[in-house]
Amino acid sequence: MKQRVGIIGAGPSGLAQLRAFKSAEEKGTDVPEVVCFEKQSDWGGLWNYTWRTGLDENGEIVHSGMYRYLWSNGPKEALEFADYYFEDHFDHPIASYPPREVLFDYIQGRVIKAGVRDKIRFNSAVRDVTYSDETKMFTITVHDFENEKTYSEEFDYVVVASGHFSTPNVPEYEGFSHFNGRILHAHDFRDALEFKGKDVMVVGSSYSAEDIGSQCYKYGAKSVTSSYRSAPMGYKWPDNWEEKPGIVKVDGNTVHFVDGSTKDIDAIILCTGYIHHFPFLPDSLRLETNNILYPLGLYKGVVWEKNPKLMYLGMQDQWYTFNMFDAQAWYARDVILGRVQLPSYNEMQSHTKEWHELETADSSVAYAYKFQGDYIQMLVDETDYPNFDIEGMRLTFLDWKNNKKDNIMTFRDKSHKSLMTGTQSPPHHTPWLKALDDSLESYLDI
Ligand code: FAD
Ligand code: NA7
Repeated sequence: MKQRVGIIGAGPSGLAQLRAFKSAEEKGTDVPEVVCFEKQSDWGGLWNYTWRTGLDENGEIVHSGMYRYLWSNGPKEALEFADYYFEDHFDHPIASYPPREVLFDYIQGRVIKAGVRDKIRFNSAVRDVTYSDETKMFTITVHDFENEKTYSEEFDYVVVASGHFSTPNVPEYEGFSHFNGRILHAHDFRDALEFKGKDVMVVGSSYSAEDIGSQCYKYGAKSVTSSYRSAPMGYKWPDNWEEKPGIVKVDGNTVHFVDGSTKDIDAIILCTGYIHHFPFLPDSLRLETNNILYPLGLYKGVVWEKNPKLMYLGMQDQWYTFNMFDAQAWYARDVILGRVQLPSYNEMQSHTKEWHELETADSSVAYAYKFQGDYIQMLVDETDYPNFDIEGMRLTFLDWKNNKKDNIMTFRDKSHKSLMTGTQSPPHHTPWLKALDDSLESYLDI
């Protein structure tokens, strides 16, 4: 009997796993039977845009919190697949910060070419996963929305690729229940035009706050206020953008900050991050972590130490994305194929602890780029995933960081060099601030 692998989620991580098995198969390896369960009706995970918020058409919690006009927040040269280049996909080099639709197209291109869509059961939400010590098998229970039935199947291995930027972390401040405007989490933000002419406040000082605030500015908000808990973002903001410290309370439309200042606001967008949430996993199999680069419990960031037949992909905080998911998927595949031998439980734990502690040795972002790059290199070295220029990517990240520091509203107008092909990307035809149409046709000028 062929071994069976169950993958949960067909976002970039789950698709990387399908691609990894396909790549081994193409090289003549006898691979296990692979089944991927995806609760949405299409693949791409967060990159599969939906206008919906709250519940989807199946009554499931809407997965994607991506919004209209979202452009890559980092250079595409730092997320390029090492086995499928932008230049090949689009037939020519394209600019460095593509909008969502363009990246979605690129993600799809590789898996369409690999012919793995038939491995995915769409509209299929995983409800439960259990492991039997007797049979050494997992049972995955799934709800199939097309046929309105729930069924269970057994698997030798399970790969959790369900993402961790979908369940919002939603704090409450005094006075929220009487605020005279709209309060929403970044997960429910869809169209910046809703806030045109409004005084908007974003809470948080990370990617979502920076980008959603910038979207609101770009599409005509009257003013943007960003409130930070630990440290300001510190960019040179436009004149109608003000950084404020933490919130004390809200009174009507007036927000009171810890420095004693106040501001009148029309809408509050909580860009306060996400929680790792796996309602389908029992305690014994469930990863519990905050959003960090090296969570405890996962050997090499992938293998569930307490039961190495369970893998997790993409559970780290992410500087690197698509090529990191690939490196992880190739590693998980090789553990499953028996090509990678795992050490004892204690050895796995102490290895993880060492890396976990290394993460906090330095708090600078420059260190974080290096740390995550070293992590990816460790995985790449153990598999046949094409070696790529991770050091070059680190330098690209530094370049990006400096561009943002110079001008947060123009960093997307810069271009970078592909570390896969060596081609310098062309500049985009329109500066980001003026490019209001984010469609693929407009971006590629076709
Ligand atoms: P996801 O993309 O979240 O995919 C997980 C999949 O699992 C989904 O399809 C979901 O439907 C499915 N699933 C979940 N639960 C179940 C279940 N119970 N049963 C069946 N299926 C299930 N990265 C970048 O590189 N560049 C960017 O510009 C960028 N922008 C971002 C903007 C936002 C707003 C967010 C939230 C993230 C952004 N990211 C960006 C990071 C993003 O995490 C990765 O690009 C990528 O989408 C992660 O892939 P994933 O497959 O791990 O998770
Ligand atoms: P992040 O990167 O996890 O950041 C969350 C931010 O929210 C961070 O600045 C936190 O402040 C802040 N936060 C969290 N809780 C609170 C409370 N209670 N009050 C005020 N501020 C709070 O999430 P993002 O959504 O920005 O980014 C996640 C992904 O989405 C990322 O990969 C992007 O590509 C898009 P802290 O600094 O911890 O004090």
